[in-house]
Amino acid sequence: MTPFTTKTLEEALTAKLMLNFGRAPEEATDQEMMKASALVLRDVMAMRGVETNKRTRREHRKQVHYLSLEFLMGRSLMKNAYNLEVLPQLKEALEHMGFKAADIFEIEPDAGLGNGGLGRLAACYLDSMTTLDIPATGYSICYELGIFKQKIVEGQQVELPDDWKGLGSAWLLPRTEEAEEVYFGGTLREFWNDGHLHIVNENATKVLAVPCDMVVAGYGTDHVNTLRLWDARSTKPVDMSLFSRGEYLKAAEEEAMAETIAKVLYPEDNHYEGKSLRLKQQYFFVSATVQSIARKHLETYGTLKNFHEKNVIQINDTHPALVVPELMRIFIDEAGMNWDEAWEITTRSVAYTNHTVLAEALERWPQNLVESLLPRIWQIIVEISRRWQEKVENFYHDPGKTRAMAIVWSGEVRMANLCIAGGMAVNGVSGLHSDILKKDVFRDACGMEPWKFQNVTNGIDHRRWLSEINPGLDSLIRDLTGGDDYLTHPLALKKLDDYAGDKAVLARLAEIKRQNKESFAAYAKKTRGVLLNPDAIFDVQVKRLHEYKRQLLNVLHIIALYQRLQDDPNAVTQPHTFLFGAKAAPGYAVAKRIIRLINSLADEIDHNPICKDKLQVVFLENYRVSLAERLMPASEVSQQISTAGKEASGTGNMKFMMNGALTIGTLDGANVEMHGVLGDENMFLFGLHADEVTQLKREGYVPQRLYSRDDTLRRCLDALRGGFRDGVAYDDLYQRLLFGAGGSPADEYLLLADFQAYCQAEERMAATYTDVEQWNRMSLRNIARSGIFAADRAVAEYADNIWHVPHK
Ligand code: 26Q
Repeated sequence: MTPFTTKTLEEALTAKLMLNFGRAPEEATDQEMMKASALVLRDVMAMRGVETNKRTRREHRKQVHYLSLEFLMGRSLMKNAYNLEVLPQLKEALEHMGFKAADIFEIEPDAGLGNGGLGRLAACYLDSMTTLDIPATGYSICYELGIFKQKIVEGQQVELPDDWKGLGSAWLLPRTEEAEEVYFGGTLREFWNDGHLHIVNENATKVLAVPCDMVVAGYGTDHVNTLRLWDARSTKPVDMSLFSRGEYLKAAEEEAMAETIAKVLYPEDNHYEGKSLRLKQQYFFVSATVQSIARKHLETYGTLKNFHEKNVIQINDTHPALVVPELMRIFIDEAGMNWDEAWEITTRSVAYTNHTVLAEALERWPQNLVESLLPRIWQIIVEISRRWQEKVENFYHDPGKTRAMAIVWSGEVRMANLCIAGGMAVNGVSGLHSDILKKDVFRDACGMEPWKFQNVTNGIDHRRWLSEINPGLDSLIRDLTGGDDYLTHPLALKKLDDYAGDKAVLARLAEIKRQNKESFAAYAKKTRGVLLNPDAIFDVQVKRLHEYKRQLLNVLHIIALYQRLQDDPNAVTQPHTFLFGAKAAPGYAVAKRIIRLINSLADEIDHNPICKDKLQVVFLENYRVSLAERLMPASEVSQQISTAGKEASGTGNMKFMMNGALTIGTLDGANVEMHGVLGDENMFLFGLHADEVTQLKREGYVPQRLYSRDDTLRRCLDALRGGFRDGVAYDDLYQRLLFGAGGSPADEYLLLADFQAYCQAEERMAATYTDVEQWNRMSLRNIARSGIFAADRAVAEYADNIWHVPHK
């Protein structure tokens, strides 16, 4: 049921402006109008939330708790209006009240509470869980500063703080009455009472966790769910009178801790940093969450003995791994259960999703840190570890396997093994990735408990990533599929395949892409002052900057094209624009060098008249959700070129596909499944397969051989040494590729091995582009077959195979 007509919405907005800001509509600023719009929608969702919660409790429904240190929500105004089916009414009301609707949407800051894929996945899944009527809550930290804002100054990345809460907080409902206390440090005192051993934590530093709830609406349902973001506060204000009682320092410590814990999101993606503040963040949010879930469960059921029947806790990578010992602590210390009973309930409640096989991303916390910061949790981990080790020894009788599967080993706590031991399910995020987990990374654990290991290939919110951001394509789909059924049944996109031979449809598809390219070009000109040629191929690589994602391979190919153009200015007839967008972790020096290289090359090409209307490179500053929303509809080529075996799934690849871009990619992550539905003929595959990568590394990979054998490659690499017209030399990158540096082997990610195949794939792509009809047919087929990459499908699989909860 639609909650508003244009008229009633206008009335509600007017009332909000007056009540909250003391303004009549004609006096209100865009900022005030944005907030008023948010508050009006929030009210509707909050009311529905009351109903949803009542129903969940009344019907004793099983709940899903999705724990993630990251929720990369992006903007919410258009999304919530869309899901509430009032987007047209909102636009009309805003315009009628004298505002530009587009400006109001544009003013909203991104809620950038995440780094990249893992965080955005959590946001897409929250949408689908809600749309599928699953009682679910997301939990994270209410970071004061989200992912940093990126500026490019003289070709280099500069990080600025992302102070998003000014306007972004319009969506947040603080719930001080549901605050929880989290304990750090202190000492343990054990005593016997009533025949039970009791453990109390004395002199702990307490931090108050206050929920700031963000209500989320589903599409085509009145069901709403909550994203609970924990804010850290000190339990009491620093009180000078405490000084005399010797508690002054404790109070000051608590205040300092409270101020820092929720301060900032760690900006490392796919990389573990053993910082104590990060561990504090993890425990803070885990402990508050588990206490909150247990408290509500007790209120409804009066016991925790049926906890696993009514709750499932899904953990997004190992970052929330401390749920395992925290649940044990609550079951044993607070509910008085014995170890076996507590363990039974815990291991039937928790499920773990792995998102990476990169060794440097696997979390291993120093035991000393865990012991001093979380003394009781440490005791529990030691006991979990001891019992698990005993089980492994009895099963395998193999010291090698005991070592590999250990939870506490040589002074470290291995979080992945803790999650495997303490949960009922472990899943990877694409077929290939899950196979690598089973056969390689977690081989021994899988040998002992094979039933735990599953796959759920990732998916994206197709309502946001197609329908909402690409209205032209959305209306074509409605016309061809006979309505909006695809919004809730994404496999209905398949009907588009019937039009592969329909020239009029293909022409319309081309026209939509053209329009989207022009809009993006206009936006780039207005906001960045860059001129994009809409006649050029829009060839895009946007994702975090990481060596394994091989942005540098893309660069090497562009250098080759550039050199070819210099040899023969007629070598390129089809204009080609390469767009990059990527943030580098602030401490990741090589990644920052690659950003600088892209900018040096862009500048070089920009200043060479030979390249005019032929070749262009643009680095798009501050890539983020809202920029992706503009870019995806305008993209024609999607670069998914990671070293096979390294990208767990990728989700950008799915967003491009759904918007009709064609993929140049390796058989990595979900590209494998894309290839499964598209075949060789509808994408441009190249490069070594995952098993060939392993094989080549085992045999001993010598990139210098390729360098001496391949003239084109050698010339590209040599160009790095001297650099370009800005005088910055990239000999360091050259050295890394040929000889290795700083402990990493020469060309760790096999760029040189795949270079030739990559260039050939680019040539196949460019040749296909000149066959306009063929290109559009391939584009249509990509859209038609993208339905399996909808998050609705992925969430339904979690619900059926892991959570065992019913859904729409
Ligand atoms: C860990 C410890 C300390 C500090 C930071 C971290 C940390 C933070 C973020 C470790 C990893 C991440 C993020 C990982 C990530 O985004 N992985 C991506 O997950 C996507 C969703 O499943 C996949 O599609 C991508 O392939 C995968 O790279």
